Order: sequence, then C-alpha cells, then structure tokens
Amino acid sequence: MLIFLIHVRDPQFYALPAKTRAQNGNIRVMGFPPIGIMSLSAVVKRAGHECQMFDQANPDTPNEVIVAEIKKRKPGLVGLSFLSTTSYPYAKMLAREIRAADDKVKLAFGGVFASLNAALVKLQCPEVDFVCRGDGEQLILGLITNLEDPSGVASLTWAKDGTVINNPNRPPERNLDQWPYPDRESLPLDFVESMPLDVPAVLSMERFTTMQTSRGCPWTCMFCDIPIFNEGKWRCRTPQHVVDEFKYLQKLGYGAVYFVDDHFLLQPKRIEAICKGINENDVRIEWGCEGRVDSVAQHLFPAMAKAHCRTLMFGIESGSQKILDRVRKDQTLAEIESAVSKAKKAGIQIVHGFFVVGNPDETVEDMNATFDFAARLPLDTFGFNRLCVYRGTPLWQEYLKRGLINDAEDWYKYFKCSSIDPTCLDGELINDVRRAGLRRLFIYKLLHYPMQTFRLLRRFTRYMPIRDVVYLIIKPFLGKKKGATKAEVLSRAVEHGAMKDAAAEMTQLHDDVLQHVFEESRLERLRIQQENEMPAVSAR
Ligand code: B12
Ligand code: SF4
Repeated sequence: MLIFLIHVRDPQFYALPAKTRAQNGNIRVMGFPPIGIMSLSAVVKRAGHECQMFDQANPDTPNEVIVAEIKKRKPGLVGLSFLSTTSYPYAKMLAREIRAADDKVKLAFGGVFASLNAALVKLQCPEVDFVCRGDGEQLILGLITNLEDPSGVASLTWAKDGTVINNPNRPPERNLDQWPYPDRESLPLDFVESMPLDVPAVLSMERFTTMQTSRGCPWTCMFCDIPIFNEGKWRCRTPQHVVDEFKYLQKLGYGAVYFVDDHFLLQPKRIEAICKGINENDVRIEWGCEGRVDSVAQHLFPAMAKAHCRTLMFGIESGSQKILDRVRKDQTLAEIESAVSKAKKAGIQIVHGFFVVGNPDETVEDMNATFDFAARLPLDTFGFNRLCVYRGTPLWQEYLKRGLINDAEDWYKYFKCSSIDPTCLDGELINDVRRAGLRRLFIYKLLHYPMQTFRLLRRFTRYMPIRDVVYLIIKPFLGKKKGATKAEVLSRAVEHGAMKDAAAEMTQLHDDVLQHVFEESRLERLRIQQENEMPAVSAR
C-alpha cells in the first residue's frame, strides 16, 4: 500500500535560512527533523509498503502541493503527525483541505496532543477517520491491514455509525530494539540544528539529526504530560542498539545528534555502556541530551564528555524552592547547583538550563530569585519560558477542580497560566520582571564569566548568522510585546456549537486515571532504582 506521512508544524518553530542548500543539494531547514514520521516510515517500508513523507517546513511542499500529490497518487492512508496544542489548528486545517479535495482517502492523526485528546479530536474533526494514541509503530502496521474494520486495532479511536469508539489501550512497548532506525534519507531536507534563537541543541556546523534512545519519564511534575502519554513508564533501547545507530549515522555523514529522550540520565549502566561503545567504535559524532538534576548518573558526566557529549540540558525551572515544591518538581536547589557544576567540571561544553516563569503562587521575589540563581550557576545558555497548561497534566486537573477551566470548552486551548490563574502574577508584570531579570543576568555573566561568555558568543557567531546573534543579545532590551501570541489566538479560534455538549460527555481524563499514572510512575522509579543497584548483566 502507498502511505503518505506528513509532519505538521507551527510555523513559529522553524525558520528557513533563505532556502539555502546543503552540500548534498537538500534544502536546509532550521528545526528538528520529524523523527515521529521518520520512525513510522522505516517500519511501514520494512513491512513492504511504499511511503512518502512531507515536512511542512519544506518550502517546496506547501499544503497545495501535498493535496495535489494526494489527488495524483491516491495513497491508501495519509497520516498527519503533530506534537502539541499549538500545531493542532494547522493539522485541522490541512485535514480539511485534504478531505475537500478527496472524500475517499483515509486520514489518521497521531502524536502527543492527539493521543491525549483522541475522542475529542475525533469529534471535532469528523473528516479524520482515525486518531492514533501512543506509540505508532505496531499501531500503523495493524491499521494498514484493517482500514475497513479497525475494531481490533488497539489504541485507535474511530467512529462507527456516528459513535466515537475508543479501542482498548495497547501497553507501552518495552522492546524498542525491534524497530528499524528512522528513515532519515527519504526527505529532501537537511536540518540545521539550532532552533530559531531558542534551544541551541548541539551547536555545530556538522550535518545534524535527532535520535531517540528512550521514551517516557517516571516523574510527575505538575505541568508535564509525558507521564500520562507513557502511562508512567520509561522504556529504553539497549546500549548496543544505540551505538550501532551512531555508527550507521557516522557512515551516512552525520556529525551532530540531539537525543529527543525525555530523561536520558536515568540508568548509569546503560549510559556507561553507550559511552564505552561510542569510544571503542571511534564514533566522533557530537551529541546532546536532557535529564533531571537528581540523576544518579552524574559520576558519568566525564565519561559522557569523553564520548563527545557536547550539550547537556537540565529542567531547572525555578530558583525558589517554594516554587519547585509547588510544581512538584521533586528536586532541590542544592541538587541543581551540584549537577550544573559537575557537568561543567566534567568538560561538557554547553550546559543549558530550562526555566519557567509565571508559575502559580509565584511572587516578584521568587522570580528575581530565579534570575539571581541562574546568574550564580555556571550555565552557558538558558531559556525562561512562561508556564503554560496542557490537558493531561496534573496542573490541568487542579485548574478543573478550582473552576478555572472547563474541560468541554477548553481542552484544545493553549493557555499561559497567568491568563487564567489568579495566583499567578499578571502577564505584563511577568514580562517586565523577566526583561529586567535577563538584563541583570547578562550583565552578571559578562562581568563574572567573561571568558565563558566570550567563547560562547564566538561559537554562536560561527554557527549562526551575525544578525541572529545580535537579535539574541538585544532581545531582553527590546520594548514590550502586548496581548496573546499568535499560537494562543489560533488555538482558540475553533468552532463551538453542539460540539461543546458532546465533548462534556466524552471527557476521558479522570482523577483515577491520573492517580493510576502516579502509582505506575512510582513503581517504575522503584523498578529502575532496583535495576541500578543490581550488578550489570544486561542494561535493559
Ligand atoms: C523535540 C520536541 C520539540 C521540538 C520540535 C520537534 C519537531 N520535530 O518539530 C521543539 C523544541 C521545536 C518543540 C517545540 C514545542 N514543543 Co515540544 N517536544 C519535543 C519532544 C521533547 C520530543 C518529540 C519527539 O521527537 N518525539 C519522538 C517521536 C518518535 O515521537 P512522536 O513524534 O510522539 O511520534 C510517535 C507517536 O506519537 C506516534 N505518532 C506520531 N504521529 C503519528 C501519526 C500517525 C498516523 C500514527 C499512526 C502515529 C503517530 O508514532 C511515533 C512513533 O512511536 C516532546 C516530548 C515527547 N517525548 O514527545 C515535546 C512535546 C511534544 N512538546 C511540547 C510542547 C508544549 C512544545 C511547544 C508548544 C513548547 C512551547 N511552549 O513553545 C513547542 C511547539 C512546537 C509545535 N509547534 O509543535 C509538549 C506537548 C504538550 C501538548 N499537549 O501540547 C511535549 C509533549 C513536551 C511536554 N511534556 O511539555 N518540541
Ligand atoms: S522530569 Fe518532569 S518535566 Fe521532565 S519529563 Fe519528567 S515529568 Fe516531565
């Protein structure tokens, strides 16, 4: 069967460096590769099907071209993959365009947002035949062979005679080694790693791609929907499988890789084996990853640096213990200081801190404490985002209970917490304090870490256009931006009507589901802790 897979993007999250071309002739796009559809493409091709992928970031394949290709080639299934609440409006628009052009083609949605809101999405988008929940590999194979009667395809949401049906859940797959490496070579694109002035990833001019070595995270931070997406489980590939993929990527000419894992730093034995394998096989690819500051694998930071780990990103969130506790981050300021210093001492070149501002119960003093804390930490780069709330998170459940949001009306909306929660500071004030905090932070860094700052800026100018670097530096000094962002406006500009009442009937996320995920996460942490304490036989 011919299958089309489309990665739908919110245009804010990629930039086109003036349609430049890579050495191999591919168009270069600034963004992360769509590893979700690349993973599925490899799986369906191995099963003997034909697959064509589209990335919306490609200027050569705008929606009209994709729709024309569908009309011309008549695929048996078109899968639309998107990550978040902010890309849902674009997925919906594209699905409607496709349906208007072809009333027969089978359409499927997948990805985190669609998974967590499957029945509601199906109801709001009747033109989409299937909403696929969770891991897609086994699911898409099952769907392809059961397009006319998918009643036996686990984790699928569909409709029969006007009634939405949620097929039972498929347990999260633990054996990830069974799947082929993502199909990176079939898209006519090369990806420039650095996100538009946001996340620096690995920061190099080498050919860049992403890899996924594990899925999920067994913690339960209030603002995060990863635990519910993975049902509290953490699954990983074996070190050998990861190292083999590194070797393969080196042969293909890749020189920089970023792991999209939610928490890479979970199993010391596995990390040690991966680093050893990289060195023993003379893999010289530079890589980056993310993890928690309370990781028990910190003694391996020097081994990671030796295995070419160039970037390590920590979810720091706040410099106020009160706020860390409020968002149930389950980490201390001392743990943060220790992890960041150890990473720097180990020789990791870029240590990044993710921070959030605009948290519930956060005061101006808490926010200032965050910027002062960030200044004291030997971080190379940092990002201070406004806290947003998504359906599927414990924070969303809290807001429902406090009557601040309504599941039936708000499930697809993208909210900054400050716009709905009266215990947050006012949005304008948050922006003012953030701007002032960033100014203090830059000045502190220049005075106290001049060499580190200079080296970093030099590296930035090597890999990014000067114009972008200048913008990055002066951004905090620029004037105020007012009102809702385009993403917020778009995510709310969706039809209501009869849909609202039906949605109220269909709310899938109940407290007991969340409690179940909390319990599963606790058991998973225990399991991993026990495994970490056992002598190594296999790192799985
Ligand atoms: C890398 C990443 C990014 C990258 C973008 C990557 C890209 N290619 O575009 C960057 C840094 C730009 C980014 C930005 C944002 N992100 Co982000 N991101 C991630 C991250 C860490 C990994 C995604 C990934 O590559 N996964 C690996 C692949 C293999 O998995 P996958 O795409 O889910 O696909 C699998 C299944 O879902 C399924 N599947 C997917 N599509 C389909 C389709 C079909 C037909 C089928 C059958 C199956 C299927 O099969 C695949 C294989 O199993 C996730 C966390 C996570 N673990 O998913 C957050 C995550 C998706 N991001 C999130 C958010 C909030 C954002 C932002 C809105 C942040 C912000 N406020 O600015 C933006 C918005 C970006 C956008 N417009 O979509 C949230 C989404 C929450 C929500 N409910 O909306 C997540 C879950 C993180 C979190 N917990 O907060 N992100
Ligand atoms: S540590 Fe918290 S924020 Fe990070 S992935 Fe795990 S649950 Fe989400």
